[in-house]
Amino acid sequence: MKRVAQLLALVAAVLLVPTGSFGQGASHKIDHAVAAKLQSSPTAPQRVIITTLPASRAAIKQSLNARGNTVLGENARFSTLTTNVAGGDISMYAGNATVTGIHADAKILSHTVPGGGGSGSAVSALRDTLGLSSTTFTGAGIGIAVIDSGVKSINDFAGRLYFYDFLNGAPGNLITAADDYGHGTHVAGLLGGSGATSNGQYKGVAPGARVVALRVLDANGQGYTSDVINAINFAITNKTALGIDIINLSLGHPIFEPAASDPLVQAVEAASRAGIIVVAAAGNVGVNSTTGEVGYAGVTSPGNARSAITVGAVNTNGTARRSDDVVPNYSSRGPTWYDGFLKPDIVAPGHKLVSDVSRNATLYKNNSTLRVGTDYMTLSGTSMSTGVVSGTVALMLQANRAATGYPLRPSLTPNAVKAILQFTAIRMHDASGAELDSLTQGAGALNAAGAIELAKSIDTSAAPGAPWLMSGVTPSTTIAGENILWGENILWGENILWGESIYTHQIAWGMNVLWGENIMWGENILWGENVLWGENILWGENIVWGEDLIGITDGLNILWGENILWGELRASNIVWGELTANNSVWVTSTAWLTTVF
Ligand SMILES: [Ca+2]
Repeated sequence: MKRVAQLLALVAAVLLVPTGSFGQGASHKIDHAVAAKLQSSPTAPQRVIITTLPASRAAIKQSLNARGNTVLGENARFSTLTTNVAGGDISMYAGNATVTGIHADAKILSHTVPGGGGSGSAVSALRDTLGLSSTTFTGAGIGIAVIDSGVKSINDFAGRLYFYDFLNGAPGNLITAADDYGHGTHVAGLLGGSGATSNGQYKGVAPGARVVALRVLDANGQGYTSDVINAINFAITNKTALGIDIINLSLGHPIFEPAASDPLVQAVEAASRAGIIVVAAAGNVGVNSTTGEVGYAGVTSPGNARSAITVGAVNTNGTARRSDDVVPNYSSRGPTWYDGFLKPDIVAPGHKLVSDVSRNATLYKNNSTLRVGTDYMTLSGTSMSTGVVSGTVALMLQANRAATGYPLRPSLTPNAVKAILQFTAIRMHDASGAELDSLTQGAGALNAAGAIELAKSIDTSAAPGAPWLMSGVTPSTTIAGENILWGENILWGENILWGESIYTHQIAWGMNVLWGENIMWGENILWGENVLWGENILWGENIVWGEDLIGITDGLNILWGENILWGELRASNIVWGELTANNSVWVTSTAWLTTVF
């Protein structure tokens, strides 16, 4: 089978790479990127994020300074220190019992790929394909933090734009809105542009939402992980003051360590715990830039955060109807390295979308063929898909709050929003009619109309375990003349759930994050006979994940402790368990850079 061949190709590529000496002890604390550089250049200084026990951060900072290691910044909430540390000191700090991890302060890149010129799908077609042609919801009253390259102050955001700067360690100061790269403005236009500049032709998904731009990427679309963490920290701190309900992260870096220790992932999890709905791009690493083969396990950080709504891309082929939609090759497939999480959670239109840009921005200046007039341009990528989902979430929150009398009743939690998005999603098929696997499409393609319909039917104050629909819903949506059934699948971590659990106020829906498997699976209370842990999970005819799928992390060695059985090769037990998540082949910095502007 083609898919198996692709998987084997990926496995073979991984096997060719020396895995280094990731043994026991202190080296467990060093992420893959730092370890790899330490191996190739033992004495070279490295820009890292050191995580410490909270009580010891000051002492570690003092020690770094005393040894001449420049401390560039620190964060109290996450107990991190950003520093240029001498290569020769890294092992010493890893051996310090109060240091919990040493992580690359990795370069962050936006998830946009060359979209090609020619005719893009006008945003009006985007709204049509999402079923939003006649919706009255605008996202009014909802705030979306766009952590990106900034957002240009233009008419399409008039009266709704707030701007804070975190670039290169900036402290979150309020400055004049700007976007030297152009990416953040494009994403913001998709999620919340009014289309005023184009007489409504290129209107975003939630044209009434507030846009809180937190700048972390420079004029070349690059930035540091530590700045993104600081921006997330700011959003949590100012959630109420600035009315931040959603965080949009159309950016990321390769996964270098398990989610549980990745500081960027942990920042996302903290935001989710605070009740903010975090939407993150899956990444554009779905295709090997050298071989051209589509492959799995390309999801980037923080798309590997369990609580995040991780978004892959859909190419709508420029039409509103769904039956001709495809997942483009570049869209990162799951699972996630180290943990084996089932991602993306959902896919959404992101290919050749027209949206706002500043004519002074790098993307606009360097890509004349992608310009649409003087104030818009066409871009593609999971970045764009993420913006589309964030805008949809704003509409869902507004619709639900209007129906329930918020704040008398609580707002939808991050878990509930993800479950609604997944339940209402539309399963996608290939040209032969075969359903795409869930590592490619997640629960399916975004169905904004369906998600709004379900969201506004839910009584968030219903007692746990009780039905919570205030009115009946029909699990189908008509788009461009096609009546499409909702997928009714909900994916959580390594598991896939189905049935009508969404119609009842499950305990999980009332929470912001899932605490491991215990709450979800421990007492069999959530899914009745559909408890899947320990059972075989059958995905269509394509994949069987047996009871052995338990993520086992052994330092920097993996991961998939056990067997993944694919299609007709079920009996052959393709084992990933012995492989190290050395994604330097799959996601080398060179390959990475060639896939973005
Ligand atoms: Ca289409």
